[in-house]
Amino acid sequence: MKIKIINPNTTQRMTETIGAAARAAAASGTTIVAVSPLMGPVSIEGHYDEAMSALGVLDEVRRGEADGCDGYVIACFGDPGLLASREIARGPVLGIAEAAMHVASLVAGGFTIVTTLARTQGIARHLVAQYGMRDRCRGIRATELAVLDLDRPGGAAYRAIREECRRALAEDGAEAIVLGCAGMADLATRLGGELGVPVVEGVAAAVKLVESLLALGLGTSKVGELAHPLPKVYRGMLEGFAPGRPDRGA
Ligand code: 2AL
Repeated sequence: MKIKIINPNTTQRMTETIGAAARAAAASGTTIVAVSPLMGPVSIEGHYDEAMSALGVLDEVRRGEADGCDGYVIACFGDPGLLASREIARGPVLGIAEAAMHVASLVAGGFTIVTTLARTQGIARHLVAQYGMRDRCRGIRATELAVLDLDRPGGAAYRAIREECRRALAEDGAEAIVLGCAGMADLATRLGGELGVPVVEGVAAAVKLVESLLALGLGTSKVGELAHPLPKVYRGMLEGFAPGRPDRGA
């Protein structure tokens, strides 16, 4: 099976980290293709970045359908463009926030999300509600690390994230940690070892869930809400995004 991992931001270095995490999680028969869109913000740290990045995500799903991809992972913790992507994909499409929260809820009574900038906490809060996770989410904590600071050498980002996780365990009653940014994908194993609780990172969680859904023979329902978008004219800059007939590509 071929799973396309879409990093919605355009920072290639981060796409490589995400791709490595996805390959480490994938089964031996799974091909992972990790990409960033050709257009969009270098990092996603708010609603505007997120809205803009959704177009690049949709473009990559559209290309993936033409390339025979079986499933998709949207590797940004805001899950930008998730439901729209499902409308144009035949196979499963998972967001990393959605995957991580569901997986954490299977192994712990409650979890805290540890994320980047405080301004992204609202995005996480909306998703917690959208995914029905209010009962399970014990906290959403910011480290005030910018996304592009996560891979700065020296380990300061790792230490800041670990300290925030420790506060979550001590003060929130969290029993697991959900990492709130795809740029943290390479930190989960070490953090889990040091903290002694499940640390869920959404890229690996989403890859395993997409593999499982495909193994079960399940794709995205094309009936009702997630049916292919209605063919129509799009004007101006978005002309090229107009949905065509599904049998001719999205
Ligand atoms: C993210 C993420 O996962 N990728 C990105 O660019 N921004 N989310 C976040 N909370 O910082």
